[in-house]
Amino acid sequence: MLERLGQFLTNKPNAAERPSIPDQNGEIPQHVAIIMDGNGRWAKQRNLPRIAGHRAGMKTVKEIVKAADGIGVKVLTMYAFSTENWKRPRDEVDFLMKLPQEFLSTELEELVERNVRIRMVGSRDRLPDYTLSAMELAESRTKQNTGLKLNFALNYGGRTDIVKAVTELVQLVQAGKLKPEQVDEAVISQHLYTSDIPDPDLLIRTSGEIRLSNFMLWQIAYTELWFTDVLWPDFTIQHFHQAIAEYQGRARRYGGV
Ligand code: V07
Repeated sequence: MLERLGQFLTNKPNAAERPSIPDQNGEIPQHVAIIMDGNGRWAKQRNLPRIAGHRAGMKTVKEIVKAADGIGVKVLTMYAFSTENWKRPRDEVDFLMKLPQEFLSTELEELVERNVRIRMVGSRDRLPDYTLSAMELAESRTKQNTGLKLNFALNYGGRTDIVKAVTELVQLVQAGKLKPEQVDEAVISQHLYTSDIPDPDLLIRTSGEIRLSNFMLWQIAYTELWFTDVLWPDFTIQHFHQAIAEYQGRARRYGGV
């Protein structure tokens, strides 16, 4: 009651309403990975086709890239298309495959200027030519950049990633270039799609599902997980900051022991 009166007098929001702002002196996660879920549900709630949700989700991607860059995140990995997503209706897959090109046609120049380095994580083998060439153009146009590393997981699956690593290692052993006893965690990490990317410090998943859905299974071993019910098209910079602030809170608690 007295607290209420205090709030009334000072016009300060209570803790639940107060936006969480990351502590710039706190530990900013180096690598944030995001499962961008809820685009279809967002569209359904509005009686719109699913593709409208994907397009709205793309706007959120633009905002969150800027937000991550703004607070000094070093690596941002966005799960754009999984190996399971091929099972969706043909029209939806076709639409999704056009999004990298659409996104880059409006954003690439600004990302080049922001010194962002774009990379694809995943298997290149099933992607249409126009999708792959848009991605590869972005990779080559930004390969000298030294700022935020922006990774798009496209045709990515965590188990496929591990299978690929195992296959490569078996071939090296068969060729006599690697001894079985040399296989350790570091060797396996070197053969994943993410070989030159540090493991994520923080994983964000939107839209209320509390699972990993085959995203970065090996890499996520020590990652802090943060889930929200907010649908991806509704996810804002404020939500992103809240996730970072909560990550910092966890980091401080662990730091204390
Ligand atoms: C996709 C929009 C975001 C919500 C999740 C699903 C739909 C951005 C990209 C993209 C990919 C590569 C790239 C630049 C942008 C994208 C797909 C789907 C397949 F170099 N958003 N987005 N790619 N969605």
